[in-house]
Amino acid sequence: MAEPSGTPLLDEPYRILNAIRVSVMWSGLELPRDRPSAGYHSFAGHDRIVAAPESHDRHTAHAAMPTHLKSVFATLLKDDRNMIDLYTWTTPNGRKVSILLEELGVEYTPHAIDISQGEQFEADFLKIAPNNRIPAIVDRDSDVRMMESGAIMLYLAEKYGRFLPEGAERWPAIEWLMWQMGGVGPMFGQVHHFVRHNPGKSTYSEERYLKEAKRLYGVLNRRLEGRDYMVGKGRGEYSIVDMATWPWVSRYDWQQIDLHQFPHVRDWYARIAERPAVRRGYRVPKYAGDVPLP
Ligand SMILES: N[C@@H](CCC(=O)N[C@@H](CS)C(=O)NCC(=O)O)C(=O)O
Repeated sequence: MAEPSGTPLLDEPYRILNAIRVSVMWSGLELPRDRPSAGYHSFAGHDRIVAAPESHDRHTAHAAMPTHLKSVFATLLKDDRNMIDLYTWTTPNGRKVSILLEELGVEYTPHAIDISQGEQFEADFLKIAPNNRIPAIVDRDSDVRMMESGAIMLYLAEKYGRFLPEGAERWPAIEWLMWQMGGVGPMFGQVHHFVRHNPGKSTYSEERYLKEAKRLYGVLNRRLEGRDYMVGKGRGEYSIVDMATWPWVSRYDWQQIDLHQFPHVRDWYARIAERPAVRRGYRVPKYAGDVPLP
């Protein structure tokens, strides 16, 4: 097989990776016969290794790597084969994904789609996000193009084997992620639309969505009683569910919510707000104010 072009810097690590591949094969693990086909190849977590046999080119060795190792090497080598393009804006749905990417520590390039200027309707963006909404990603590593923040978060959590509880905790995590996607996001979004951006235009709508937002804060407060995080064993483990919900709660002020009336939400919110990756992700694609603190 022809040797693909690449920087000489990559040679040594790929020799090492090939050695890992050979060791994995010698260890007796069952390996697939062919290289994963083009497009998305699922890696469920650290315990599943996918390797491509009988070929020694760099790209095959790259495909053979456990995914978490791949991202470590990509970061070390600035290997743009692992680069993710993030199309986003300074809104809760956008920040969900930038926070996750910061937490994962993977290489990505943010692209600002200024939704106040109608950039979400431009033809090039629609090829990636046919629903003309941010966020969207292109994963150049796998050729995946994806819209919808919840789907993107599941994709990235699964690809890198992090931030999605496993076993019995997996479905409750997906359940609460859907609660965020179907409840918190759309309802808080309506509060922002009517109460923050169009006050006085529809008293009925303002009251309806403020009431609904308050109800959802009550649900979250009860869920967080005795827990540090929304899902996961024991007191919970920090996951994409927290990352999906937190940016919406960060607009508690717009939602006329006094977080002190929801003490479990307040403590959870403050705990997550302290995380450096959250602070960084909050500023993507540009600085638009500090993280609000109650
Ligand atoms: N369900 C979608 C909602 C995305 C969404 O509503 N994004 C907003 C910003 S937070 C947007 O792009 N709005 C542009 C518009 O309304 O035209 C997701 O979770 O990704």
